[in-house]
Amino acid sequence: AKWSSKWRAISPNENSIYPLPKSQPNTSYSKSKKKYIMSQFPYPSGILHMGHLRVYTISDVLSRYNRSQGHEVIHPMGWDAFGLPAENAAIERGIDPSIWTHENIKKMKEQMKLMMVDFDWDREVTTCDADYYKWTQKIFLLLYEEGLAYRKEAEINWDPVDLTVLANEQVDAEGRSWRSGAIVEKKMLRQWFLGITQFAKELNKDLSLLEEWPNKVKLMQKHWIGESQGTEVTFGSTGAQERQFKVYTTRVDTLYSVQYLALAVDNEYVLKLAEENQDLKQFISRATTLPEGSKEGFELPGVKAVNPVSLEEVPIFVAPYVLGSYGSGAVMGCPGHDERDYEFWLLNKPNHPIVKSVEPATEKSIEQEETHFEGPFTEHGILNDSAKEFQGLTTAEAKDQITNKLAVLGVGHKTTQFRIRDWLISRQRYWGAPIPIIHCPSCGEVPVPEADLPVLLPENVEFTGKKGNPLENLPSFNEVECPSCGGHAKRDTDTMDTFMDSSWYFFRYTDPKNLTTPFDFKKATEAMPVDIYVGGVEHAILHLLYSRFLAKFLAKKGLWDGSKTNGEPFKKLVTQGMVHGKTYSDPANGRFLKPDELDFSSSGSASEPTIKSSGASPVITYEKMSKSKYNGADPTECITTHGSDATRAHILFQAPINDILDWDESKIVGIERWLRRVLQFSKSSAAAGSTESTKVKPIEQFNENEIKFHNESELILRNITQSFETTLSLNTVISDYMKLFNLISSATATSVSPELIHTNFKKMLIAMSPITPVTAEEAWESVHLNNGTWETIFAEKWPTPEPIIQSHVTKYNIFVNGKMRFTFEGDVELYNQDQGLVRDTILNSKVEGVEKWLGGKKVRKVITKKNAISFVIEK
Ligand code: ANZ
Ligand code: ZN
Repeated sequence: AKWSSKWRAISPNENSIYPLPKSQPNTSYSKSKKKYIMSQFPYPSGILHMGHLRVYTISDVLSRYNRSQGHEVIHPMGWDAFGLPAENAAIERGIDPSIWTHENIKKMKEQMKLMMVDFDWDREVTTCDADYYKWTQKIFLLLYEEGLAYRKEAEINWDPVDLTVLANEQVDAEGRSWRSGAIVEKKMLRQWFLGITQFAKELNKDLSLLEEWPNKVKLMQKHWIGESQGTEVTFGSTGAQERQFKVYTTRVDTLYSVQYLALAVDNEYVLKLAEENQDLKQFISRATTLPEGSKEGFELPGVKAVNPVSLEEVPIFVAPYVLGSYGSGAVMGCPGHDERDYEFWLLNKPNHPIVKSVEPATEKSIEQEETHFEGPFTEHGILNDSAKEFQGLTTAEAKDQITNKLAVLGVGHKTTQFRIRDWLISRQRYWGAPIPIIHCPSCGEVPVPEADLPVLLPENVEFTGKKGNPLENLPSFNEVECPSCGGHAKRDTDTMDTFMDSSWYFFRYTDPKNLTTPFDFKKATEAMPVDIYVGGVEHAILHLLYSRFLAKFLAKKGLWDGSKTNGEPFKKLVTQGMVHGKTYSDPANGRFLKPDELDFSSSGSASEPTIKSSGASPVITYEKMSKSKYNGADPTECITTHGSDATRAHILFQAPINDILDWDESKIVGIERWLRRVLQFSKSSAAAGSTESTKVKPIEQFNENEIKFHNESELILRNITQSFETTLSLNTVISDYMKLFNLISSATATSVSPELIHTNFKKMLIAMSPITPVTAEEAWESVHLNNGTWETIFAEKWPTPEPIIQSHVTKYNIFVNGKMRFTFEGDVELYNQDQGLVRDTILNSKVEGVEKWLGGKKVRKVITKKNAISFVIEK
């Protein structure tokens, strides 16, 4: 409390607990000195959890460290403030979403201040405020201008609980909504999309530029983008009306073993046939209920597909396993070479032969193939005689040559496919940025003119939760004049996915108050890219991919100069691990136990409790914190009990930042003890140094203990610096602090001068100040009390490395007539000296062993080596 109010009082920045001036949005920074450090902004739910404590501590520590290194640090914070919980609160409790959100922001800001996290509050952005979403709408219109925002009818994911559309990315592998957990339904609806697929190639290629990103994240993105190189092949058809069917294949070398063609259920031709074919119609409606990957099929009667090279006629199926939205929505079926096609064939054409046109290339793989059963051969190999003129070619050669032939015949060409789909951004919900488009019966889609932005969310809306989007039922909002012809028109009532808000906020931080553009070109160009971005790995795909897309788009549009990074917004990415809570369960039935079902008293001090009802010991595990497991921990409670410094140091000490952290508050006592000792020591005379002069004597006058002391503390300090600079191994930084403190506090008992202790203690405090700012500042004040020259520790520069001093003494093993007898500590150069001098130095020293082994003996010879001195004496 003392320091947070004192710092706030001195700080020139509004709301800041940093006691010195720092870069502001309206100052410009030198590119070489700027460090943009950012943590993912939170959704304002009202409470900060342990994950927030962890992520903000990390970014705060890095920001403070870089400030003390002389960098101009940008360390902003904001609020990802649109989204469903606010609307659900409105439905459940009748609170206005805006009021609910802003109250939560206030609460969370207070909690952040308790953590002593120092954000640049003068850069704060709140995505639900009109002065922010006005620019989200502007960016939408920029995309619209380029044809990168468009509306189309599409089969979409419908969340029946939240009554809204979801992006593909928001549906998990089991087909559930990421938010509500409901099984997602498929529906055809007209929706807004952003053309991220037009950037797919670049988004994939530029992953290789992201050298400071975790590989894991890059792999996840690569997989999500799913670039695939293949061939498009056009099949003809039999029947009265010749049709063409395009298929996409990555194995055109298997073209001579195609046994059927399979079309997706939503293929246009199929839908048309279904109008007249009842059985097909039924099959299509049944298909939506089939499990994913089902191999059922429906053979189209009266028509066959014609293979463009072999001219063979093959049956055509409708098959739910073919994805309508991938490639051409059609597959050339090769049961002989593809697992899925094989299964399909067995089910739909049992007892029919299977054709293979590619054979294993080597003896070894032939053997493997023979022992394998007669299923498909899915590997690369050599084409056999069914491949006609291509017989004998390898898969790779055949792919090229067959593609050439197709190209000459005009029935195929090389092509690249991506797994990623365009980004569906429209939501049928109220609490989001309205899509700035007006639908006019005569002009069609008309963008809202910039002068009319923002399209404000109407206030005083009734939330029933039943009718879906309340905007649809508000004539005052949706009945408008067409900006183009002045006629009667309708406003689009969809709002944007909140991922749209969060994919450009790091630009707005660079110029948060701009009233005329989303952000200033120069400011953004100077501040970008973000040097270190800290966040959860759960955003590895969605948020990071969308942000990369928009940053690249905005660079292309000339809103910032992204040429140095190819438009990539984040230089280094740090993904912090989850915080797991200590969880107690009953060994008898696995039930999770509430704290009041446990008896913590019987088991003594820090050890484990027993179950009240049975007296048994509970099973203890660490799991993701959740209400149902009663294992949540409240960061503010911990701070209130132990203080912000201990809490911060504890959360960093317990695990490397990328790993899962098992939160166990009881272990914090070690940290508290250490911090208390540092404070105590700061009041000692040793810490204060000598009162007459605090000048350290020159290195040449250091005694042996001082050299050792200097060297050891120097090495620890270097280690700490290294951890902050490169490895971000913040847990070992804490153990280094402890080591350094032990070294300093025990040096008082040796002949190390108080000045040297004082100097190193001060360095240690500076080094501690990023993680434990309060303790460092308090101790710093104590140390300076006696000469009255206190200035905040944050004005100090990070300790510069000093040379390691070569020690001038070393240990010599003393041999007497060939036997090692005792050791002697002497000048490192002693062994280079004249025999007589060596002899006299040792004989005259009073070290143990001299009297016993050499006393009264005649020395005949002295032989010296680097670490040994050998006496030859008369017996
Ligand atoms: C014939 C073939 C023979 C295939 C063979 C594979 C092996 P990736 O790598 O993911 O791009 N395919 C094409 N379009 C499809 C769709 N809409 N739905 C489902 N499957 C589709 O996969 C490309 C392969 O996936 C293509 O190559 C095609 O099957 C199938 F021995 O064509 B292949
Ligand atoms: Zn019009």
